[in-house]
Parts: sequence; C-alpha cells; structure tokens
Amino acid sequence: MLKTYTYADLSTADIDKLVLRNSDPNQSIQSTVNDIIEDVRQNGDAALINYAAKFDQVQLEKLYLEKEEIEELAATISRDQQRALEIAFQNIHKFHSTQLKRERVVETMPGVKCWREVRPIEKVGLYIPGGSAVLPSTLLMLGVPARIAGCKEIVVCSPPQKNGKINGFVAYCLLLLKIERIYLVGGAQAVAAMAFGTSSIPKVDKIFGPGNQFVTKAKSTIQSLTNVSIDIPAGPSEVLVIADHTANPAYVAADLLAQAEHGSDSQAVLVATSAEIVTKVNAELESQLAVLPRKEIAAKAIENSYAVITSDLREAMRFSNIYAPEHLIIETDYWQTVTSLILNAGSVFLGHLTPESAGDYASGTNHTLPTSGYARSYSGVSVDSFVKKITFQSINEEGIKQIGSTVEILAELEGLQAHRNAVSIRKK
Ligand code: HSO
Ligand code: ZN
Repeated sequence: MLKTYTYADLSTADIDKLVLRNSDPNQSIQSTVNDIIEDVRQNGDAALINYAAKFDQVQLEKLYLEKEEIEELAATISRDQQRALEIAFQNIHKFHSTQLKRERVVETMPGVKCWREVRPIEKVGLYIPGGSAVLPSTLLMLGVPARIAGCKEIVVCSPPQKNGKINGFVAYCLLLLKIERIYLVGGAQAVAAMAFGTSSIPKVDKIFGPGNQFVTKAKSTIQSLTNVSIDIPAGPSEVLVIADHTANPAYVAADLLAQAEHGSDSQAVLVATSAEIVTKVNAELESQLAVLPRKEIAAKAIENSYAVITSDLREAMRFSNIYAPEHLIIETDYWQTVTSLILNAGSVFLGHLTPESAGDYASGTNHTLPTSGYARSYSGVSVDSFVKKITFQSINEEGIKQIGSTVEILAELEGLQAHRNAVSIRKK
C-alpha cells in the first residue's frame, strides 16, 4: 500500500520534504566512504584485496581477469542470451552514434573564425554494479558511448563473485565492446582505485556509472580530492509514474515494481489524477508483488514510496517537475498534451506501451541517468559525457584590424595593459 497524499493539501514545505531523497542526514555514509578512500589511497592493491575479502567474500590473487578468462566465461551463456545482448548493443549503438556531430566554423567578424572540435576523454573508468543484482546492461550503456567517442583506455571495475570471477553476461558484453580486461573491484573502493590509481588499476580522467549510496558518495568525494571528474550523481534508482483514468492499473503497478526491485533504497512514486486510480494500482501492487522473486527488496522500496493525487495532468506535471525524476513514465492517452510541460526528468517514457524496462535494456537510450533531483540540472550519460569540446580560433590580417580596437578598449577598461599590447603589437 502506497502512502497517499493529496497535492492540494500539501504546503511548499511538505512538498520539499516529500521530494527529498538520498540525503545521508547524519553523514554516516560519508564517514565510511572517507575511510575507504583514504585506505585505498595509502595501501593501493592490498586495500582492494582486503575489501574483496570483507565485502565480496573472496580471496583474490590478482585483481583482474584477462581476455582468455573473459572468453571462457562468455561462452557459458546461451545463444539466445548472446543474441539479446547483441540486439541491445546494436540499438544502443544506433541511437548513440548520431550524437557525435561536427559543428560549423563561425566567422564572427570578417577574418575572425571560431569553432569547436570534439576530442575523446583519453582514460575513462566504468563502474558496473554487482551487489544484489549484476547489471551487464550497464556495461553496454557506458561502453558503447565510450567506444563511439573514441576513448583510448576504458577501465572497467565490477565486484567479483564469490568464485573470484564475473558473470558470463558481463563477460559477453566485454567481448562485444572489445574490452580485454576487467578489474575485480566493487563499491567505493573501485571509485577510489580509479581516481588515485594503484599498481594494478590505472588512474583515469573521468569515472562513470551508477551505484549504491556508497558508490555515489565516493564519486562526489573524489572530485574534491583529485582532478578526476564524474559523469553524474547516479544513486539509488527512482521512477515517477503519472497515471490518469485511461491508464491500465496493472501496467502502472508493474512499472512501479520494476523500479522497486532494484534495491530497498529505490523509490517508486505514483502521481494519479484520482484516488480511485491509486486504489486500483494498490490492489495490483499487492498481487504482483506477492509473486516476485525479489519481493522483500521490492516491498521495502514500496514502503519508501508514495502516491500523490492531483486534480489533473497539469498538476501532476507540476509535482513531477519539482521531484525531477530519473525516470518519468506518462501513462495516459493524452501524453502528447503534456510533453511540452516537462522541465526536469532524466528519461521519459510515453504512453501505455512504453515501459521503463525497454529503455533500461534495449530500446537505445541510455539508462545512466541523474537521480535524487539532479535531473534539474544534469543530463543522462551520452556520447557527450565521453568527450571534450575544444574551442579554436584563427584571426587573419583583416580580422585583427576588425576586432583590434574592441579588445584594446576592453583591456584598457579592465586596467590590463599587457592584454592591450598583445593586440596593439600585431596591428602595427
Ligand atoms: N533502471 C536502472 C537501469 C537498469 N535496470 C539496469 C535494469 N538493469 C537505472 O536506470
Ligand atoms: Zn531498471
């Protein structure tokens, strides 16, 4: 049963409280993460081997698997499973390959040419969560855009299984991506390893990937300790479903549960245009939840979740924009009337036949998306996340004449004589 609120009864302060998530109020996650980061910084590989023993219950001799071992593991999955991963790979590739666009050269004044060129980030680190569910799809979502961008070195970290290996699906994705090594490190320690480098694990320029609260906290922490950047704060996953009277309550419940099964810290929010819809969805939640293999996890997440009743779709969109969901599913016949009202969301799923699961795996869009309200200011991962856009300019004789006095005057008014001279000397 979802806790239920009525939008009209909520004050601004109530709404602020409702939309707050993943807040670590007593800093306990931060302090654990700080200790792990410091340990990895000082003790490198030895710390990583200790954490594998402690968190993954495995005594590792080496911290990575190489090509032959990866190929062996990949061969253990069925042809149907390989085929499904290939189709996902192809669709993600198709969608992302349009994202590398050449921009045109702009002549801002005669003889003054400016443009931007794209260059890949050279070394990228991809974090593939293990934990309660192994997510090979995440490897495709990060590896495909990294390949399209042309990144030279792709470092992949994922927690080891108890047998010191990785699962066959992750292995098969590595083959599809032509990545020949995977590092057996999980959690905050993987983030720290890629940020500082250890004898086994290369230091990277940027770290990507979703994770639990520890991974997300580690990513935000290493940004202030190193010159390594991160993709986005992608923490516990969340969905907001907007449903009106045209929605199928069974579909809505299925979508909420698909989110809830990710982790007990996931959130699934229903915004419905009547109390009756909430009642019907609750009934479906109960019956569908009862038969889920991960029902304990999903039930906890549902406890963490809620429903909001609004008077119409516009009001529903207003709440959704404040919540700024990672995933927004709009289940109404009238979705075309509200898409222009969407201001904040990571990825949007429209109509009755567009489950989030399609985007999670195989339609082509990326599933690494901003959570915890960061969709207000961040975009999801794309090819853009793996490149820099460098600006260039070239000025000729005509150009320096055209722009010279403007720069001289501006340099003068800022009291920067040397700036002025750098122009004047060329005008002579
Ligand atoms: N919903 C997750 C992605 C995922 N789902 C991977 C299944 N596997 C975060 O967008
Ligand atoms: Zn998912």
